[in-house]
Amino acid sequence: LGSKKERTLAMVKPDAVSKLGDILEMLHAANLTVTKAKMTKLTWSQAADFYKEHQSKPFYSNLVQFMSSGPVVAMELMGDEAIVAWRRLLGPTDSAVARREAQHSVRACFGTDGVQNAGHGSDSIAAAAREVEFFFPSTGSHGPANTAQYTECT
Ligand code: DGI
Repeated sequence: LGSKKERTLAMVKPDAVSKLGDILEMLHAANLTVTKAKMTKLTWSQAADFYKEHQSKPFYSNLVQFMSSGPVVAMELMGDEAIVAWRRLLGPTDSAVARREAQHSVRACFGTDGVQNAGHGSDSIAAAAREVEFFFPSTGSHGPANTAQYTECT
């Protein structure tokens, strides 16, 4: 049975950047490899663009305000079924629900509520492609390549 290597875009939201070390340990335990990483502070309009599919929702302005309130850490992850694996590790969208139903998840451990929920994960292959490109544009970028290659440590 072949396993499906995928990439996804993970983002550590402003409320959980101080827990980055713990989150990296959880990624390692889940066999997800960080192949690109960047800490950045989104402007209001960048956050609005990233979440534009939610622009009609009542929580949109709170979401955009929160997402541009401090630094985030964006990562490209690679692994078997990485999209669903990272979303499972994140847990339910609402951190309170995560604490009830998925106690070892990122949101249960580090999230606050429904908007301040510690992390983001792409929900499809198309979203992953768009979101990786959002943080790590493949054209017009200068300087060193931002893709890492890993050798297993024994
Ligand atoms: O993919 P998710 O981040 O789990 O959830 P999503 O793509 O449906 O929503 C994006 C973000 O918007 C989510 O991380 C937090 C916020 N959000 C989603 N649904 C609700 C919400 N915030 C509030 N307050 N209430 C919601 O129902």
